[in-house]
Amino acid sequence: MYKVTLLKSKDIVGISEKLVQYDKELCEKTGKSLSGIAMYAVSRENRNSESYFKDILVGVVPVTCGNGIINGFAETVNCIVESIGFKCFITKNKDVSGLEEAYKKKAKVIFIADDDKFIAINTCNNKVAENSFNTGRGYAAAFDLMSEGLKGKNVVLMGAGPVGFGAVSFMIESGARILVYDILKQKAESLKKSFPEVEIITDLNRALKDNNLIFDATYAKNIIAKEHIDDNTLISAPGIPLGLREECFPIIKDRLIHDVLEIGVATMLFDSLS
Ligand code: 2YH
Repeated sequence: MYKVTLLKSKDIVGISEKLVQYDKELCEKTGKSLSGIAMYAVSRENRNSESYFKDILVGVVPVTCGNGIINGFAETVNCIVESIGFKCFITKNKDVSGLEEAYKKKAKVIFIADDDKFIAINTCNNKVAENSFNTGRGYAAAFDLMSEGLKGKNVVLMGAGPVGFGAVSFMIESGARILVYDILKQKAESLKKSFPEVEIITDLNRALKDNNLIFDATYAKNIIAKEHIDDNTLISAPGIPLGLREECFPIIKDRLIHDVLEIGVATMLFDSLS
């Protein structure tokens, strides 16, 4: 089992209020909105989400097991889903009763998360979309757009966990050359088994100095330093916490894709519908 990042309430404070601003930032960086990126990630035609998806009902079920409810989690997922044009509700009941309520209210897609897994279930076709894989694909899609195409370009991928797998599945399709580093070499090897095109690297510092495209799918702090950043550096970083040293943030902020839930949630929603 891979270690997963367990979100805390403080990680998601303010996301809902900043969704409009975040969408604008994504448009500036990638040329597409949050829903546009998510549709691109799952290869859906880019439709006007407002009109096309307005009748699809989505339910979010709070789950109490393990570390329990994360204050604001269900509310934030609800806001993200509504912000991209879907109808959404949070079930009044929790856990299995919540699932029952969501089905009875005829939710087409149900979001549900415990400490290890976060999924979106399409109740009509039984498709299950998983958060980590879709987060990787969503960030890879945004990266492809921000870099004006990854085809033939080197990407240094840090982290060969489930997010890294999702990212590679998209970036290989886009024609990128992936240089993967994982602190646990067997994880990088297992990624290479699925995607023989990837190259495993052992000198991360050198690779970060020599290449401009960095994909951070780890939960390590402070791995990207000023010496790794130049005028052409672009970073896509689904990893929580962000692996960037604090002093780098002002330099790279306009060439950085990073959020806590938005791209992952939007991509899993469109994946569940595909
Ligand atoms: O944050 C998480 C997991 N680490 C999911 C990992 C998937 N990438 N889960 C959220 C738990 C939410 C809680 N049970 C609630 O409020 O419903």
